[in-house]
Amino acid sequence: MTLDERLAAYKRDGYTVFKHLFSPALMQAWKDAYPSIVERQTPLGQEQPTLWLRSTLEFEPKLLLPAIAHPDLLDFAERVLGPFVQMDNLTFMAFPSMPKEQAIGKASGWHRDIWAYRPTHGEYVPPLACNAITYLQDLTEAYGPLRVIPGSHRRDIGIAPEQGQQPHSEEIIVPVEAGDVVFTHAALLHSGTPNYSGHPRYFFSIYYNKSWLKCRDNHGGPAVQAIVQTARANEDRRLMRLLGEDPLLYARANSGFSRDDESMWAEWIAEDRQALKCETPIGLDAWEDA
Ligand SMILES: O=C(O)CCC(=O)C(=O)O
Repeated sequence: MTLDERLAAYKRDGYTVFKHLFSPALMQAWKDAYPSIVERQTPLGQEQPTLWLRSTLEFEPKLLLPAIAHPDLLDFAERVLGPFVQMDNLTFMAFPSMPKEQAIGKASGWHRDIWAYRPTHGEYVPPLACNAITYLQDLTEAYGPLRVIPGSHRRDIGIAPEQGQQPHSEEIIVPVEAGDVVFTHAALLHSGTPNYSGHPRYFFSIYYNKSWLKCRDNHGGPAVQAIVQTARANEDRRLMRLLGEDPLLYARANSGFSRDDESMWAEWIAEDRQALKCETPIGLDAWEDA
C-alpha cells in the first residue's frame, strides 16, 4: 500500500494497520524488560505493582526508541498531523489474565482517546493526536481482540455509560497478529477485550500529538535528553520534535494558512529531510531485522 492509499483508507475508516512491523526478537526483548520497568516504576511502599508504565522511553531508551521512531510510523504520522509530530506518551502494559466467565461477551471499555472530540458532522477532520497501538501477541479470542467502530471519527456516535462494556452493533474486530500496529485517529471509538488466555496481554500505546500541545511523558530525563542531543547534532528535526524540541514550531504553526495544509506539510517534510546530516537516524537498527 502506498502512503497515499493508506491515508485515504485512514480518512475513511479512522484507522489503518501496519502488519508485522516488529521482529519476534525485539518483541521478546520488550516482554523481558517489562518486569524490571514495573519494579522501577512502583513507588517504595506501594503494595500493588504499577502495571501501566509511563514515560517508558526514559527507562529503556535503546529498546524503545525503535518503537516510537519507526520510520514507517513517523512517515505516516507526518501525513496525518503534518511535520508537528511529538511523542505525547508511551504506555506499556501487560494486562493480566482473568477468569473466562468474567471476560466473555464483554468489551473492556468504549472510548475516544485523549485530545479527541465528539464529531458533529460527516467531514474528515485531521486529528490533534493518533494512537499507534502495538500488540506483542496475536489477538486471539482468548487474548482479547481490538474492537473498532469504523468511521466513528467522523460521525456523531455516542456510547451510553451502561453500554461502555457491551459489544456494539457497528463494531468490527480488527485482525491483529504479533508485531502489528493499529494506527488510529484520536476520535475513533474503540475498545479492547478482557484477556482470559492464561498469559499476560502485552501492548504499547505509542501516542503522538501535535508538537504545540502539552505532552504527558517527561522528556527531560537524562536518557531522553541524550537522544535529543544526538538528534540536534545530526540536524534530525523530526527526532528532536518527537522528544519535545521543535525550533520551527512558531514559523510553521503561524504560516498564514492561505495554502492547502497538506501541500505545505509536504514541503516542510522535504526540507527537514534535506537538513539531515546523516540519513540513518541513531539507534534504530533494532527494527531492521523485522
Ligand atoms: O487494549 C486494547 O486493545 C485497546 C487499547 C486502547 O484502547 C488504547 O490504547 O486507547
